[in-house]
Amino acid sequence: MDTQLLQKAYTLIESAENILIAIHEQPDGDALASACLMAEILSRLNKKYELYCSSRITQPDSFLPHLEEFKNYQENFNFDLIIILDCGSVERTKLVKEILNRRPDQRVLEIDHHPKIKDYADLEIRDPAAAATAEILYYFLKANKIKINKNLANCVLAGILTDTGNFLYPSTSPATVNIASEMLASGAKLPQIMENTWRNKSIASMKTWGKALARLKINRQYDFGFTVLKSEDVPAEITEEELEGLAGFLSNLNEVNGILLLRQMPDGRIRGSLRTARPNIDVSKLARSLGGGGHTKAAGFTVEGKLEKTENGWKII
Ligand SMILES: [Mn+2]
Repeated sequence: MDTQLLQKAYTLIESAENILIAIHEQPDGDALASACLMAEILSRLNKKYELYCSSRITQPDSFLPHLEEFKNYQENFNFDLIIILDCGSVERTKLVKEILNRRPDQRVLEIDHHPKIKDYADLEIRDPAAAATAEILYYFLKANKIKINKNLANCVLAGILTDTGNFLYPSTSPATVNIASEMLASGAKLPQIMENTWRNKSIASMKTWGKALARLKINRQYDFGFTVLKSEDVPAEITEEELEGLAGFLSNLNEVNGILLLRQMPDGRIRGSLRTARPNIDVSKLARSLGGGGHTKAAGFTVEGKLEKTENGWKII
């Protein structure tokens, strides 16, 4: 990581007074942990800040420090610095108009590990090789000599564990594991993180996973695992986080190039999740061609349509 760039980011933060921290809709553990880490830094600097996510946060407040401060609405966009974390594109913040039409005195700092799509920030820190945005933020803490307290350690570890599927995904590097170890030594609570990220499945969500598993098929033409969830398979009380690990779990299927999970959403759209463990396959290309995005090994897209059963599988109509 470029230490100078990380220090420049800190200078930008220090010189701002009224700051917005924004993450992507349907936030995952890394997005939330990264935002909470930034909130912890800003509160230590006595800065005025707001945490924003367009989706409602459903995790218990005890998961991460500052989680209860999140708002899913924006009243007046009067910030002098907007910090955007873990968003592959500006669209994912759901603040496109506000950000792209900002005043010249409103600066944007972007910290992310998705592949670059478009420039829009005043200062961009991007490392697609990093396992998590929280991993980049670890280097940010180090570069700026910020003491890693229990809260910060919890955020870094939570982001790393959720974005690597508990060290299962190929993005896990020796540095990733070393950082996790250092966070444990700094007081991060591994059991508490696991309770909130992995051991948080209700019986209803387990049964939904079961439906997806029961329908799993292999398309031999592409050697791709494939399954669907219809909207009636997913009871309303099941949260996005409970379904979050399903695609990752399906990617444990052996002898395939990857997996595709298609889910009929209540709004009439279809969400697709792609995973691969093959070093030479980049599923983000396929996701991007369908208007989505993501990482080389884990990506997703949303399309308009309806799932229909055919003789030997499913199609989108
Ligand atoms: Mn991430």
